[in-house]
Amino acid sequence: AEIQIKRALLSVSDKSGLVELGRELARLGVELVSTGGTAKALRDAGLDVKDVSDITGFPEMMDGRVKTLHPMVHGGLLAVRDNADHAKAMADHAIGAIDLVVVNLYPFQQTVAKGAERDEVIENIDIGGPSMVRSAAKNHAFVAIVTDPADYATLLGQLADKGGATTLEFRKKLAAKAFAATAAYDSAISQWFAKVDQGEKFPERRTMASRLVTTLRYGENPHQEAALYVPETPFGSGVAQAEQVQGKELSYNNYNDANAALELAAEFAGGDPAVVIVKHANPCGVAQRGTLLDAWNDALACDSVSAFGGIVATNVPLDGPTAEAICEIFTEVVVAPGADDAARAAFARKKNLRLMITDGLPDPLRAGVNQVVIAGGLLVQDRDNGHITPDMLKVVTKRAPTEQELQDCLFAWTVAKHVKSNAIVYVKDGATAGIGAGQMNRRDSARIAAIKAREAAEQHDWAAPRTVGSAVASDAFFPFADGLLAAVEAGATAVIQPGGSIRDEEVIKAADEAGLAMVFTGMRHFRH
Ligand code: 93A
Repeated sequence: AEIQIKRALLSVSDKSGLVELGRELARLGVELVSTGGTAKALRDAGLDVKDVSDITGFPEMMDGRVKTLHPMVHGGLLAVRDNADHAKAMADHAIGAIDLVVVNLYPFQQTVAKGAERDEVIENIDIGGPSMVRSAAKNHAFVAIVTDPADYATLLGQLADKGGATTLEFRKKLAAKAFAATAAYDSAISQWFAKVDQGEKFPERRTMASRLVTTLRYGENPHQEAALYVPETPFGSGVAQAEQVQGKELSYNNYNDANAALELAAEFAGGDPAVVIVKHANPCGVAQRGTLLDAWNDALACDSVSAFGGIVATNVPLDGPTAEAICEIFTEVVVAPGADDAARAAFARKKNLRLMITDGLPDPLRAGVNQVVIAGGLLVQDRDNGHITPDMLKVVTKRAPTEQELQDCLFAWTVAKHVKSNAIVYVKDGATAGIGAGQMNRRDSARIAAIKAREAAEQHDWAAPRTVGSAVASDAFFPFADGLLAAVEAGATAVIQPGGSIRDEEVIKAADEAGLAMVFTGMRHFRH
């Protein structure tokens, strides 16, 4: 099952690592055969290489559209070496066996991503490359197929170990990867056609070509296996691309929570320093202040009980004083768009704490689709990038909000968008005062948020809970006045909510009676 590599066919668009690979193969006595550009790159490096056109007896033609599509190539790839008929066909037609194929394809996805014209995109649909990849992968019993420059080192390692041969086990692994690569490539092409020519946002067949980044220790629970993938055609960067600077291995829940925290922190991009603390994908404290340390202290004060073992995200790079303060409580993950030396040094003393550094912040307004697997199917929708600006708000009460109330309303609304429904969020002076999440009725969420605010007041010896004089956001309309009255009881003076209930009149009347200022957004943010 070990196959000695005597002849290799190299045809690559991405020429990184090519020369080093060619040099090593030549040193092992392997005969090199290549297409135009690849042959030139190898020759320029002083290597001996045969042109595919010499083997096929045909020149590369039609702008390179036809170069390797020939029986002399595919016969050499597909022949079953120990089959007498196949061996005779090879002998009759003087077809030489090819034992190793190194191919990577025309950069179709990159061509689309850079916004190229149609003709250029079409020209970058590789035909000959995938054909060779598939032929070699099908015949992995005899042929090794390498499609990723990242595998060159492993290949050379094996050739060194095995005296210039590959093992069947390795070739099987390479074949699986090769078919995954051609499948991803074709799905990118089919999605481009569906989008560009058919104008289909939701193509008839949905696939997201993606690449395994890493397997994870386990899923949401230890009996579930899990992994992280990124799309073949990147659409922005976020937690999936973050660099883990230190700490224990990241779990599935760590990624999910860090993502929730960073997405909310990103809402404050470009503004004053903001800190988000998340537990079980819900924020339990958010604050924006003149310094990151102050933001941390006030985010923590909202619900320091829940913050234990939490996930922290910031909208600006971490500094030393904030890092020192975060280290004072048990924190699972800290994710931020940067960290200075002092912050890194502070975290380094907490060996287990996972520090993730991202390349900037994800754009909250970006388009995209989310998908959820349900029994027997897949639910797909636009991601919620709905955004409220002050001019969209409609004052519905006799009293209009003060400037401070208005700012707190918008802050509360932003946080509520990131809280599982039913979401009720109290905010005072740019910090959350109480968050009620995931209850099956709105009144309970309002009450729970108020209870948490009271507990925080007791814990910190405050004269009153911070919900007194706060603004409160509700992610969807109040269907009855009772939820609003619970907020009044907690001391809220301003309300932001979508409006649109058949009982709006009743709710507005209750607000007026309590002297509240209430604004309608006309947009809701269910998060289920
Ligand atoms: O235009 S193709 O679809 N027709 C072919 O016969 C063919 N053979 C190899 N594209 C083809 N290739 C691709 O050319 C390979 O997949 C590789 O990406 C590229 C290498 O070309 P060069 O060696 O000229 O840079």
